[in-house]
Amino acid sequence: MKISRRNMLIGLGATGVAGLAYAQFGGTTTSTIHSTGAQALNIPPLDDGQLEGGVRSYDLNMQTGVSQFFDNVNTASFGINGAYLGPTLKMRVGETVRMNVNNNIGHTSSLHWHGMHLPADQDGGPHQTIENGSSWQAEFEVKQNAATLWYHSHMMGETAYQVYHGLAGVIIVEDEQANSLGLPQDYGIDDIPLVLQDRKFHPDGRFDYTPGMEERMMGHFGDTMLVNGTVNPYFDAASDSLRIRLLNGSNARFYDLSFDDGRSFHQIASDGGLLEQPVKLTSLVLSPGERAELIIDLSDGKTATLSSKTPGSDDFFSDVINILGSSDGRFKILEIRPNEQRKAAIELPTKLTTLDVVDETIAVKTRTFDLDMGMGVAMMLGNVGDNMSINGKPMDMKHINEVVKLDSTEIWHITNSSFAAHPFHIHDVQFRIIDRDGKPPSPTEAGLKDTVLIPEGESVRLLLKFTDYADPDSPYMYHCHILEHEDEGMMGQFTVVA
Ligand SMILES: [Cu+2]
Repeated sequence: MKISRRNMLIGLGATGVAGLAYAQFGGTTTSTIHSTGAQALNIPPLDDGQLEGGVRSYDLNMQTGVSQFFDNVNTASFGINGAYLGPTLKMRVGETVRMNVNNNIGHTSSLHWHGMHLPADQDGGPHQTIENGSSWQAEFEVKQNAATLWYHSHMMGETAYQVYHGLAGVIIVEDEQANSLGLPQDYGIDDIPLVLQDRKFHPDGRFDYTPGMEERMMGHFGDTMLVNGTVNPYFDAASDSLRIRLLNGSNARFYDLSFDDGRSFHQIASDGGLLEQPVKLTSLVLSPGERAELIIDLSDGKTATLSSKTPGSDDFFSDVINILGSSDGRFKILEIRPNEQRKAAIELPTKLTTLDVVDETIAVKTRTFDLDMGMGVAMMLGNVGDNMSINGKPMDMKHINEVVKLDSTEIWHITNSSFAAHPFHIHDVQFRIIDRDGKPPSPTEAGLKDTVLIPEGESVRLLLKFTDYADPDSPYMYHCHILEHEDEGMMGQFTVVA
């Protein structure tokens, strides 16, 4: 029996639509409990690592801390080399990097390099756990395009909790080709990361992360926007062309981003690096795990306010919005204030890079993956974990779901037969989108991707090539990047074998 969205809503009504509505859509920028005036945007410190014998090493200490997101309110948090989030790691293609990770958060954890092409046993997934009080070292060559990647906890069953409390950071991969384009690349000045995370707080300042059945099913949503850990942020821009590296680091929230004055901007990169040419847009949807690099033109000297709303696609969430007829989940993300002395605007190149032609005829195999949340109403009454699955199987650490041959090109056909949208993430590979329900991807999705939004009822075909690293004993993950769904079992494992 297929449960329609409307029946699903009636089911929710029985168990409290109001609670869900608040969790999902109660959002103005500032929490109803705490408040703060405008604050200068926090820019995570840039960490270039240290070159030792040709290897670039980073010391990363996962630690507990106390953050002040609001005036005079303390929030216990996790961070890497700091109280909340981690430094921005900068590295160059062709280098070997070494990550010296220490865990002192009081929980077993792991640190995953999201978007990196690397050996499976260096991936920092749920098999590379780090006990509290111990350390782990990862080493790999940076072997991909210049891109904005990220790192975060990937602890089995606890990823959502640990990322929510702050275990995440940005990675900037550079290469000569990208650096030669004249794009803004002065970190913190005309090139800034924006980590978007919605959060809920208790009256005493603690993070409110106690997901009940509904939140484990629908994802955990907050009423306060943190941008790089800053509430209500502004940024003083010292250039007419500002490059922002957006990361949706939220547990579950999708953002439909645009400027309040309707100004256009250019997207220059997706998850895995530069697009072939800049794409002019007035809005952009980003689902959890996805990144996008934008160039914002500030030459009019006017304040530019970036805001978000809940994507208005034909999905379950929109139905909830329509029925409740109230908030549309609007958040102010960032107020960009151009200052008086600004660097001149850049000449945006018409050609950014050249990517391989997407040729599905070279694929030697097609695999199908069906994302399933089980029967909604049954889940409301029963156990979510038995229902979140891919191809009917919830994640099992001891079970390898797929075995891929090294150097083969495959089509992965992902179908979403559940009643909500899911961002699907695959480790190790930067893939290309062949089509969505048979239609070619939009220009913003025509580049390299590692996370792809799959709306309810849609089916997406991906082209992937598995190169360089084979290991029959260490799997890579593929999963939904709504962290509550991942923790509840919407995840699987594949190995690459020679
Ligand atoms: Cu999901």
